Amino acid sequence: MPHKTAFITGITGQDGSYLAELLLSKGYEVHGLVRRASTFNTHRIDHIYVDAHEPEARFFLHYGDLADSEMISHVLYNIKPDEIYHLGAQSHVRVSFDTPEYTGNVTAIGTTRILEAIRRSNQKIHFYQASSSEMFGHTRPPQNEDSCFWPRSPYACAKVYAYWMTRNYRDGYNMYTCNGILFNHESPRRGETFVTRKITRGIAAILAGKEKYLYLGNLEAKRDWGYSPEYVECMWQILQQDKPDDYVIGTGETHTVQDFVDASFAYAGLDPEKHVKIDQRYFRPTEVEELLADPSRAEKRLGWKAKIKFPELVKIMVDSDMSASGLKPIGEGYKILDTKFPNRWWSRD
Ligand code: NDP
Ligand code: GDR
Repeated sequence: MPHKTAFITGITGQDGSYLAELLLSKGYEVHGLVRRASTFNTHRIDHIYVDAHEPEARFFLHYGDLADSEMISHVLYNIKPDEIYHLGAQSHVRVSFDTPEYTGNVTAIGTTRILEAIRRSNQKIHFYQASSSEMFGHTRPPQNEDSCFWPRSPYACAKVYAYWMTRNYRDGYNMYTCNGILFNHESPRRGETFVTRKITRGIAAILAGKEKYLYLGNLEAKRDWGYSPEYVECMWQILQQDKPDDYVIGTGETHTVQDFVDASFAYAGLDPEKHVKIDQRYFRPTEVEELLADPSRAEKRLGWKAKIKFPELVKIMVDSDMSASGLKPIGEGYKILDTKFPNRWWSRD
């Protein structure tokens, strides 16, 4: 069987790195879009990189930016992908209030740039759009594929636009374009300023004696938190179906930020009362109060169900950040959760 070729935007991010591992393990040739930076931004994928001169190389990186449509067309023309996973975005909700125009350009119009490049080159390409539960915003939980969108941030507005462009290219041009509407998913590779990772890194810093306090914003917000390596499996499954469609992906459970604080501090043997302080700067002008997925379509059609739930996720992340800080992890449970590159996975995170 000839191998398939995939193109991933956002390959240097949390999900992109796990997805690249997954696709390589399935025999794909994998290409990724990387932004040029003055510092290295490839630490999440360095362990799977093989020099392009090696005959067995199946993993290739291309410099570019979602703001640059010419470059996107050029890459698609050259690599001729079967599947595109569009994960690249200005993905931080709080930051989107500071950079609304930039977020629109990259997170919203970036999707149009890719859809147009596909439409003009090869409409048979299977396209995955990284849509978000943030699109539901103020809509009452539980949220599924039929729930209304009520975006509450520039980021969410940009994702709603990208969602509808993805659907319109499917309806208008008969293209294979899908939205995965993913609820929050985390891992040891989660960006350090998202709340779960900020908490688990904070705990490790407190235990290591480097910090005394952890400053957070709204502890009342509720999120449906899952585990990223499981969610990238779902992205792949979505693009293997006979017909393109949109899918809500989540665990079907919700917890407050306070719950995450309490569970992770308790696991680490710390008292949050002594270390957590509230700082107004981390509050948002408009907040999403409660997200809770109803993933029944994905369960029925894809046979997908989240296995890692809140308590395991907390342990995995606390242990990982303790290990990264040179501390002995509390549990060993994370070892069964290795991805396809077990030895490297742990040391890199
Ligand atoms: P990350 O923030 O970890 O990764 C974002 C990726 O996008 C990085 O590779 C980043 O590159 C890249 N990127 C940002 N701006 C540009 C640009 N202008 N041009 C090219 N690339 C760019 O996100 P996640 O991995 O957590 O999420 C993946 C996608 O899924 C995102 O679109 C996110 O909005 C969406 N999503 C995430 C959820 C989650 O809970 N994680 C839930 C629902 C949706 P660099 O490394 O250089 O910064
Ligand atoms: P979110 O994730 O906004 O849901 O978007 P984040 O972890 O940033 O916030 C979750 C909730 O925690 C509250 N919070 C804080 N958040 C941050 N970042 N820092 C803090 O100090 C803090 N204190 C409290 C927030 O107010 C919020 O209610 C993530 C991103 O990955 C998006 O790209 C993705 O689309 C959605 O998840 C689904």
